[in-house]
Amino acid sequence: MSKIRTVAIGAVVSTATVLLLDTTTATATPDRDDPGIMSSNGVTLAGDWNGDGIDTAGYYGKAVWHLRNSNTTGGTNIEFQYGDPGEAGFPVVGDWDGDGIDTVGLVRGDTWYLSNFLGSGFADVVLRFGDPGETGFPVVGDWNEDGIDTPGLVRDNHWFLRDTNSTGGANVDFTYGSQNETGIPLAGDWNGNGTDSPGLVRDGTWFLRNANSSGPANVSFTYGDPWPQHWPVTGDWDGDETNTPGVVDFNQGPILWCLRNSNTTGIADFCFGYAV
Ligand SMILES: [Ca+2]
Ligand SMILES: [Ca+2]
Ligand SMILES: [Ca+2]
Ligand SMILES: [Ca+2]
Repeated sequence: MSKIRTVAIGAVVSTATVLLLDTTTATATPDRDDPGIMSSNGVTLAGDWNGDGIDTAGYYGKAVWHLRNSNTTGGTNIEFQYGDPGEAGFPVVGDWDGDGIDTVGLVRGDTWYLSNFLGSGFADVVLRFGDPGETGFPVVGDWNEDGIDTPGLVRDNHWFLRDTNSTGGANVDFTYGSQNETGIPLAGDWNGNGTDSPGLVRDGTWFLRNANSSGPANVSFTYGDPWPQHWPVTGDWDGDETNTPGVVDFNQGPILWCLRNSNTTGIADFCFGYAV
């Protein structure tokens, strides 16, 4: 049994919350404890919440998950608490059981609490990965093309990937990026080959690699403005099984998501306001 207790809440009152990320230290090397990323005001995440093959917007703040099933202007479709009040865990999403639906998780130190459904309750899987007091940036992906998303950790330019949702060490590790890397790490299937692999977003430039091995970017392009203007997200916005970029502007009310369907330099294919 997990240590995650949640309170079943039927409806969180949705108000016109003013979202203010603390950006004072956001230009530092990405760190999950950086308040510019994991502020008290939350973080955005994208996933396929309904199994239709399209990743859509999500927002996590104060242990409450707010998920939307279409990339269109509007409000939350699914809302629940998963995590504790005052939750300090880092939110992650993935298809932990391979059923085609992305669900949620929290990473506290080296312990990952994964849930296989979108609602309040106990963790379905609890695993340990990394060091006690782990500070690596959590990433999630299907590293081995078996249809199951599993954990990864990024410490500076060292990537550590595990292929199963169980306690243990990295199955694969490699370096990607620069020493003292300042890019924000993301993982995705950039070329549609079925395997998620690393990406870094550094000052509005996306550096994507198509293999989980040391080496340079295979693709790079510019999209969006440097954080703290735009927080990068990735997803398969059009269902072609390729991950492409998005940016979220927290300075807009409601939060403005602008998504692009190709891994090339260019402007957004579409934008929408997501009111949490
Ligand atoms: Ca979907
Ligand atoms: Ca699933
Ligand atoms: Ca996998
Ligand atoms: Ca796509």
